[in-house]
Amino acid sequence: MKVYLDNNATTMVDPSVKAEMDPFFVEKYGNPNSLHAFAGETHPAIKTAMEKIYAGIQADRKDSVVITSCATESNNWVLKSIYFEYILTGRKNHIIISEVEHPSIIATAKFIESMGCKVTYLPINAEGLIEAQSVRDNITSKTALVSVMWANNETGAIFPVEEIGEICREHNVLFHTDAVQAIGKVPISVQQFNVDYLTFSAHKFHGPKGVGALFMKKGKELMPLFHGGSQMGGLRSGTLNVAGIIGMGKAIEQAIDALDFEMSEIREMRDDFEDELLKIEDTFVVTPRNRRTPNTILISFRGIEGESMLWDLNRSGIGASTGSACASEDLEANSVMEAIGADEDLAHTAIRFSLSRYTTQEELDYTLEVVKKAVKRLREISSSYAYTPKGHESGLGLSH
Ligand code: 7TS
Repeated sequence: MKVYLDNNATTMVDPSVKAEMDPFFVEKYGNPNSLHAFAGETHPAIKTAMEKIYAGIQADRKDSVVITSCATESNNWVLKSIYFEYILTGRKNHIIISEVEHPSIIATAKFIESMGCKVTYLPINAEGLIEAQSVRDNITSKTALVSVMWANNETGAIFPVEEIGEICREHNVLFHTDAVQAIGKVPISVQQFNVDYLTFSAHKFHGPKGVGALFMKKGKELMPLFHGGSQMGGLRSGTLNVAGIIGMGKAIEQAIDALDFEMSEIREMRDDFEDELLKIEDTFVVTPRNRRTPNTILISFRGIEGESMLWDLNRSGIGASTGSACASEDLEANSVMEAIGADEDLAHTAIRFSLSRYTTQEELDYTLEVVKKAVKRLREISSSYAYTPKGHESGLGLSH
């Protein structure tokens, strides 16, 4: 049996999304910016897709939703443009991010830090959550931007973006949120929340890879990162990814339609699966369920290296993760587990299971059996594992 439980890394393209994209490779391949009928035949589908994308995040017609190549590009764009416009010019000198942002934020923040920008890295608490108050405590008159993700990719923890947005509005500070893991998992409205910039990426909600977007509130448009063309109103040069845009439009429409299903059925399946996993001795989940996206479990199995567990799961046809695929080649401890201050041995034992609306009960039942066998086998050969009877656990071994 093949079971895919790594949907926070990427998702299967929904077959109906693919069907909608198909005509735009071989039949309707014109460049939308050309001045002939080949271009024109792409326009209606692009327009419809853009309307769906605006509707998907409840953007106003006057806002800009600019198509990019991925969330990594959108995130780089925000921080680098803020650097050019506010930091380099001396108008401001500081930004605030969380310490568990995706590397496309963290590494970009470190880069602009090396160019002279002050960066505050907000900590997460023992439950893997950000406290909005910490944003208030760190804002200064020189803060240009706060960037805090909507939902964390490792734990699924949902961060208090509504409150953070309010704090930013009060202090007249720009607010960006990376909503990559939130689209289709929690209700999103850029009208309702005070969000100036919002990043998302189609391949996380059953759309194609290589297409993302950056929402910019009217009047808050950033200077372009790419120059050289008039596409996207001059905000993002480069020939449009026609099929990608059409795919993202269809995928976001479906993700919004499936939101209730995700928040009820998928949540219930996830919860039942998690209950069963937690029956295994010496297992720990950090973030409370009601503070998480409905599809994600980050669970530690004391005494078992995450990579060994992945190996056993993979041999049985199951795809999961020890954290971000972006970091998976360098056997590092899970970054969230490190950020909450979990013991070194526990930080290396975290496994992420992320479901999708295509996940079946049968797949989860099978996975549970494989996990149980793997835990037994790996603990038997583990030199460090000693069984702790229930009721005598030292919890997560938090060092603070
Ligand atoms: N932001 C978040 C919160 C993400 O989870 C990811 C990908 C990205 C940005 C980058 O998106 P892309 O469109 O540039 O690919 N996260 C993961 C992950 O958790 N495992 O593999 C990739």
